Amino acid sequence: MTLFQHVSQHHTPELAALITAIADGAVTIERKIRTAGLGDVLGAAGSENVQGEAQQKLDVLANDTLIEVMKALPAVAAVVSEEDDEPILFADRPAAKFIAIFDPLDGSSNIDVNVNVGTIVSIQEVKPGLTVQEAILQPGSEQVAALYVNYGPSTILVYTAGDGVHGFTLSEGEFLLSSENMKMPQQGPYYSMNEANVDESDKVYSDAIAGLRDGTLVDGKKHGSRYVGSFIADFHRTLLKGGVFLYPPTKKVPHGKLRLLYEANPLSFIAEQAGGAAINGHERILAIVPTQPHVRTPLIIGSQAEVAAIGGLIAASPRE
Ligand code: AFP
Repeated sequence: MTLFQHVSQHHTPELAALITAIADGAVTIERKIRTAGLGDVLGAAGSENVQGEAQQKLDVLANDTLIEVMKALPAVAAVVSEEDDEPILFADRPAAKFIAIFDPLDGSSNIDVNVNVGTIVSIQEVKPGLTVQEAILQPGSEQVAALYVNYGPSTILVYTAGDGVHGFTLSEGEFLLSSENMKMPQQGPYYSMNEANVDESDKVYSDAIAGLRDGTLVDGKKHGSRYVGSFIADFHRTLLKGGVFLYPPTKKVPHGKLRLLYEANPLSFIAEQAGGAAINGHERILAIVPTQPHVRTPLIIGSQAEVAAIGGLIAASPRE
């Protein structure tokens, strides 16, 4: 079954068209990534995004591709990109109801070394009574849909629109259903964190990692370590195998590194729909009301058992 058939069977024609259009954009991005070493698309673009991060040429290309695709859809009221300072509002479409919020190429600093990168998209709706600006800043619990594309050995698209999590594999330009109703294991074998940051974070995080390693934190289960440094790759493994991914606050990034709207919200929606959980240490990610589009958050996401155990440790620890 194709992605288009799947979304058309389960969702409104407008939402089906939107998800399919994003997938078409991902196919264009995928073609550039697959042959990146042969063209002039590797390396830095010489610019910085609003977060002060160096933009890669492929960041710019992926961003332009998704914006073009969204512009062509009359149902889209605005696009909000991690790469752009301000949301782009389509003011000439008062009846348009969707807002596409995206990180066009997550993990892009990994492109030059041929490691997985991804596209992440969150869809919000302009509900009656809300302005577009207000709709952009709704909590993640209000998302209509979320999806990511993992450009890895296979290119996999995973989406939820609130009725389970479904995976599709790219084959000859078409996303074909490969895993329906994906479930995250309730407990898993790995933790995933940039451990170089462990002394830069509150002690509770080093205690959590020590407890995962020696088996004292979750049911005597000793966890192994996996960290790609590309969130989509680390999340996709966590979805399939279980365990936990953490990016805590550090001295360098006291509010966390990952972005609430572009990264944490969509993947938390997918995690919860698959039976997993996601918190910022103190509260559910999907309950956080964003103050501005580029806001960051600490993130603990993965299997129920690991997320609950780390959340419990944080709740019991004195605030530093
Ligand atoms: P880039 O897009 O700049 O490569 O950042 C990737 C990312 O936001 C996310 O994909 C990773 O999980 C995280 O950063 C890795 O951060 P560290 O390099 O600090 O571990």
